[in-house]
Amino acid sequence: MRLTQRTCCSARADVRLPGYDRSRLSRGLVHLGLGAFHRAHQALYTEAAICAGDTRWGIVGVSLREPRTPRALAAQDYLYSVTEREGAAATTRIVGAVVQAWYAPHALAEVIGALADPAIPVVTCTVTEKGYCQLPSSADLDTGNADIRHDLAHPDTPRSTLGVLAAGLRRRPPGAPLSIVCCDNMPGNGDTLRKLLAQYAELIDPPLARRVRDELALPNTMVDRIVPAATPTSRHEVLERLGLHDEAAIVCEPFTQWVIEDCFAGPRPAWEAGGALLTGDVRPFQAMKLQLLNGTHSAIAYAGQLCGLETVADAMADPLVGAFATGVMADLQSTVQAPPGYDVGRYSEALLDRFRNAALEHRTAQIAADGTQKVPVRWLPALRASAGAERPYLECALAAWLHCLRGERSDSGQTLAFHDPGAPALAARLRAAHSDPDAVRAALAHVAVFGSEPWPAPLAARLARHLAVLRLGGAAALLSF
Ligand code: CS2
Repeated sequence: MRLTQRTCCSARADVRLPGYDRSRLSRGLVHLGLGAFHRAHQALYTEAAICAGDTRWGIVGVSLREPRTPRALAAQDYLYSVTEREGAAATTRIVGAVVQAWYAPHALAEVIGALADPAIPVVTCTVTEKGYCQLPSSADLDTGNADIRHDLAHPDTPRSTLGVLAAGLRRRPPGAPLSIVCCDNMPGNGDTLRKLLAQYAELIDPPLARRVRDELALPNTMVDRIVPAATPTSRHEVLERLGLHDEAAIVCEPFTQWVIEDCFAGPRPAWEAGGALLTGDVRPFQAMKLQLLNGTHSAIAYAGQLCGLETVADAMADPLVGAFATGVMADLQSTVQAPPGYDVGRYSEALLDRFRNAALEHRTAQIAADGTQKVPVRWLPALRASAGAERPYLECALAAWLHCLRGERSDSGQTLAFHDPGAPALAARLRAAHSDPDAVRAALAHVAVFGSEPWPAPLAARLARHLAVLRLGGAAALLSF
């Protein structure tokens, strides 16, 4: 039996149901990017605000790229389940906060209408780093991006996140307050989105660019929860736990954190009800999380892929990769300033424990995707800050990524290839080089990823040595410190 409003009360007895009357919900929030992360993170904070009695915040979910989730949710009266797992412990709940789900290419007028609706004062987004069509090293608008070129030519029928947001804003009555809350893993994510949206708007409608700069609220946020993409095993597990078939089921870790800059243009859900921290300065939280969690995650992903380890937990259990992850975290720690009340050492220990959670099937291939967007945010700040001093583990991680991009093989002989639309130009440079030092020089000169400031020659020499070790001895040779 499928999960729906009618069937949800026949879920197993220990499953928590939405504790409020869903028919009283009104549309209060548009979310762009209806993936698992949003549904296991911001949607649950919104659910908590609704449970606390404020029924204004029904979520209008929009998927810009894939029709599967909106279709699955529509067939379930927009209900879905979230199962938190750690070791043998698991809890499952059904979430009721989503009241509409659209696939943007099939409902563009409705999406733009919702963004223009003055009764909706909040937009949140999780469209991944590449979803903002930015150049990774400078976070400026990539005017060569195919979707941006399309949207500049057809601003009323846009495809990109920026294009869709701008089309909604152009129709929004002037003076209707709007807060856009970016929840992607980028430093200064709200400020970056403001800059990108203003750069896009400048090219189609300069007065709109002024509104973006002066009137919109774009709080910076730090979001954290490990939410792997669903797998056949996780779906089966949920079926057992729920007693109902849920095509939008999520299995994730129990940990969750949301730190939000307290600067909204109008009303917002009381996300504090779900434990969100509203604060004046999010940057230290972002830097700590992006470098230590996401930075180490990416290193585990490439090292794990090179060693043929499928999940983060498998990689952590491997003596070489597990020790390597700890080393990378230590290299990254040296440039992290803890936010007030935090101890970087304890925070790092807790992260390593979260990575060891064997109840999650978090695939290394998933995290390895989009490296050209992630590496500049996660690793390069620490390498820049080291001013040429050796960061041995982090440098091996960078070499491992370049080795993968070069199309080399894993220790078990598999060709390594990850989804990353930004990678072909960098990969072509690496593959055209005639030696390891040449390959490193060509890669570091790829400004879109590595920036225009030159990198120290000793770093380049060390990377070339690591590439040679990898080619000749494989990952096991590189990671045996
Ligand atoms: C991961 C993140 O896929 C990735 O790149 O590093 O999705 C990570 O799981 C989350 O940011 C955790 O908060």
